[in-house]
Amino acid sequence: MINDSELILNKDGSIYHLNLMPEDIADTIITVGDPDRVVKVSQYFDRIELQKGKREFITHTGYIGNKRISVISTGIGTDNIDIVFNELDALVNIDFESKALKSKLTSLNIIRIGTSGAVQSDIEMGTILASSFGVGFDALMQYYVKPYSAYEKTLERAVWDAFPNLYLKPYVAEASKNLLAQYAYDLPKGVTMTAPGFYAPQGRNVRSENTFPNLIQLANSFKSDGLRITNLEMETAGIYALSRMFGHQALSINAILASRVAGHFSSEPDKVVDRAIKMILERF
Ligand code: R1P
Repeated sequence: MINDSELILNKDGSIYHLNLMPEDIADTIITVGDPDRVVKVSQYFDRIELQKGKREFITHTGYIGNKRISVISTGIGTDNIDIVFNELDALVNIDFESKALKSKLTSLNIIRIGTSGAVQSDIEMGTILASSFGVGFDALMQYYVKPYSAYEKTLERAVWDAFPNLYLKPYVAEASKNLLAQYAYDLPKGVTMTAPGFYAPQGRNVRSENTFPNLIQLANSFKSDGLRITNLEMETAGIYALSRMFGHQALSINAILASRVAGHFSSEPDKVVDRAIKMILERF
C-alpha cells in the first residue's frame, strides 16, 4: 500500500496536481507545453466529454471518430514532466481505492506536440521534426533508475565527451519505435537536446554572462554514429526517459519555430504549430 503522502489525492479522489480521476483520461494522450494550446488541439475533436484543470495542467478528453484522446498541458520543463508523468502513470496503474499497484498494467501512447529551435542550418523554420532520441541536460534522471539500452549508453558517452565541462552528466532516452513508425514515418528525424532553461541553458545571451557561450556551436558540431543534434527544447528527454521507465510509449513532435544558427524566429508560429497538430490528429 502506498502512503497518503506519497500518492496525494484531493478530497474528491482526483490526483493532486492534474486534478483528474482515473476515468478522465484516454489511453492515447497528447501533451503540449502551453495551456492555451490544449483548446487548439481539442477544437479538432468531434466531441469533447471532459474539461478539467489545475495550475498549468489543463486536460480535455474527447473523441475523433471512435478514438478517445486526451490532451494535457504540462507547462514548461522536465520538473513539470516529472509531475505529469508520475500522475498519468498513477491514474492508469495504481488502484486509488487500495492504493496498490494494479495486477494488469496499462501502457499509454503519449505524443508531445511542442515547439523547438533548430541547431542545424539545413533544418528550416516551419519543419515538423520527430525526435528519435532526447538528450537531457537537466537533472531529472539523476533521481530515477531507468533501464538504459546499450545504444542509449553509447550515445550518452559520446555526449559526455562532446560536453566535457558540464557538472551534470546528460542522459539519453529513445523514442517509441512503434509510435515513430505509426505517426512520424515521413517526418525528418533528429536528436533533441532537452535544456533545463530557456536562456543560458539554450545558449541565449540577452544580457547574461554565460558559462558556456559556445553551447549552440557544441550542439551543432556533435556527431555520433551518423547522428547529430538537430534541435533544442525543454521536455523531450524527460518524457522519453520516464515513459520507458514506466512502460509507456512516447513520441515527441517538434514544430521548429527558430533557427538558432541563423538567429531567426518564425513570422507565423501559430500556423506551424497548427500544421503539426492537424498532421498528428489526421493520423489517428
Ligand atoms: C519554451 O518557450 C517552451 O516551448 C517549448 C519548450 O520545450 C518549452 O516548453 O515547447 P512548448 O511550446 O511545447 O512549451
